[in-house]
Amino acid sequence: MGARSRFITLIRLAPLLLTLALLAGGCTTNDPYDTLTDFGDHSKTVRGLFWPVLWVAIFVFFAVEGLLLFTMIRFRRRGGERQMPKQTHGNTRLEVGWTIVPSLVLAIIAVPTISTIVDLARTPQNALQVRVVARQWWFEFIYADPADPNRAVSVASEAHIPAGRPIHWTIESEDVIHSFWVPNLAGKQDAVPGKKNDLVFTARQPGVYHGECAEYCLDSHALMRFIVIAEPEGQFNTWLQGQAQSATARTTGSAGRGQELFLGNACIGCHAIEGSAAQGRTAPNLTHFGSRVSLAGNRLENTPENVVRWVTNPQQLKPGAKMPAFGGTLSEEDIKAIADYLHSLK
Ligand SMILES: [Cu+2]
Repeated sequence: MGARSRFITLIRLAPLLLTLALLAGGCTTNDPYDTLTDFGDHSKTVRGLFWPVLWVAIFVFFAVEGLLLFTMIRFRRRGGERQMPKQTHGNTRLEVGWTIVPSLVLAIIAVPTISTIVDLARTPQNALQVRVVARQWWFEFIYADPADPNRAVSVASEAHIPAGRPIHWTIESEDVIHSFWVPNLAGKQDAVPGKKNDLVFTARQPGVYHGECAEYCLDSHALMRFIVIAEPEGQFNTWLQGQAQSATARTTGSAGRGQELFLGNACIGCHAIEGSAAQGRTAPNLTHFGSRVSLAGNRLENTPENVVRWVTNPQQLKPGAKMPAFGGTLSEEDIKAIADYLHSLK
């Protein structure tokens, strides 16, 4: 085989190789976007339906394509044949057959499908209620204060849940349609303005699960992420009790100066810090900001440097972000002081 023909063979094989490479790329383990995992009861139930339906679809595909190929080869035009073959119009037996067989296949698949839908719609008695409010471009998680169920505890972008206990998420939106999705744990649920949608699932084991908005919602949709931290129930209870407390900040040195700046600027119009004059409700609640691992909708790691970057120019990190840039109005030193204050809020 000459070099040229070898090259041509390779070019011809390229689409096949590319397809195989793409398929192999999907075969990773521990992928945060794998929807058919054992980590959540919801994802496991969906997997229980997915595989049998996929096998039925594969069987139908090969049966239909096999028959098609057989017919094309068996009844192809052979050398020397000049005449048109006998033309047929309609075949009652075949037509009835290919109406009944697919209907039967669909009717059989409908049984596990409907039972799975009913299964997933059930809310167990011991489910923990968590309200999800989606906004451009972050998720707010609202819990009932364990000491006073009428009081709400709000956290942004990082939901903690007890592992092994069902969570009943009530999902809402304050602006456009978003979608709440934690691929490793459950399927998607839309967040629709003026409507409350439900989703129930259990994280079967402790871990950090990645979530994100799964419905295009303009500028920073791709940066609208969050994490779900599943932990042992005792640890979760301690966390929630801590979140329900008012802020305890360091009020000396740079952090003290940052507190003055924060409370004296526009920050308090949108952000809340419980136990202070900041009572805004349209932006993330920062009461325990220092205990969070990320900021800006899980966009950045929560370090003082990143808080400075964010406060200086949020739009650069998250296009369209509602927070104004303070780089022009506050000095770098002032912004650093604000970052120190926010980090002292544990
Ligand atoms: Cu979105």
